[in-house]
Amino acid sequence: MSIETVNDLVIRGKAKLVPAAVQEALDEGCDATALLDTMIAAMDVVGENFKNGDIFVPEMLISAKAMKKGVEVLKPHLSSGATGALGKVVIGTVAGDLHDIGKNLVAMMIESAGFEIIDLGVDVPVEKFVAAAGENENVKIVAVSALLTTTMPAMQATVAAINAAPWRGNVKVMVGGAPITQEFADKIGADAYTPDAASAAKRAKELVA
Ligand code: B1M
Repeated sequence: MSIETVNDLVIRGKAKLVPAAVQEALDEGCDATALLDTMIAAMDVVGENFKNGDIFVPEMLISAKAMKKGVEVLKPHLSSGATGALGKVVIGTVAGDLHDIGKNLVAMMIESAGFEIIDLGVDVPVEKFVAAAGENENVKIVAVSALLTTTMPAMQATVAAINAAPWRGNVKVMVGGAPITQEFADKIGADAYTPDAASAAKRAKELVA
């Protein structure tokens, strides 16, 4: 089973076929990171098709399901040594935003780097981020994801609320997601911006070193 087949099955939203295709590609010696990259590239195609009016929300959703199924198969190959020894990371997608594939990848890689993950899910209100970061022991990082330009203000509000919390000095704030830039991260007062899951895990370790 080729890497192109996996890419094609995700674009076509074939959730039932993707796990076996990914497993077969792995068995044939395909690199797990390359398989992840091809699924991310597939979602970019899906996004373009949506933007061009060739597909609609339901098709985007079934491709997302297909990718999630593929990531489940890849997970043991991408993450290792989850110890939680570096402390806790509170992670979530901001209020109004339902995109979670990127956030889940970031959580998986950060967990694998040695942190314990408190995953708040999607559409997370500002207060929930603040409560989770303030009330749990040993939280070292709050990681905030947004995928829509329309939810960037919710990210700004979330970071502002964290910045105003009395315990702010004890945590670092990381932000990311397709529309987010370093410039925006600086503007809203986040400690770090990273463009992808692998760099997020690397940066998380640096932030607590
Ligand atoms: Co939506 N959607 N979507 N969507 N969707 C995008 C984001 C879009 C770019 C598509 C397009 O038009 N080309 C567009 C946004 C345009 C914009 O804001 N400028 C869009 C739109 C418009 C919408 C709706 C408004 C559509 C509508 O209803 N009319 C709607 C909004 C719903 C809502 O959230 N309120 C909507 C809905 C959906 C679905 C629910 C159908 C589905 C999501 C399902 C799910 O996530 N469970 C969906 C999907 C699948 C997409 C695309 C096609 C794929 C997203 C994805 O999973 N990519 C997307 C197009 C695209 O991204 N190319 C699109 C793969 C994933 C691995 O990448 O999430 O970017 P990504 O994560 C990356 C990095 O961004 C980074 O790391 C990851 C890679 O390693 N990263 C971080 C992410 N978070 C990070 C945090 C960090 C650090 C890095 O630190 C804390």
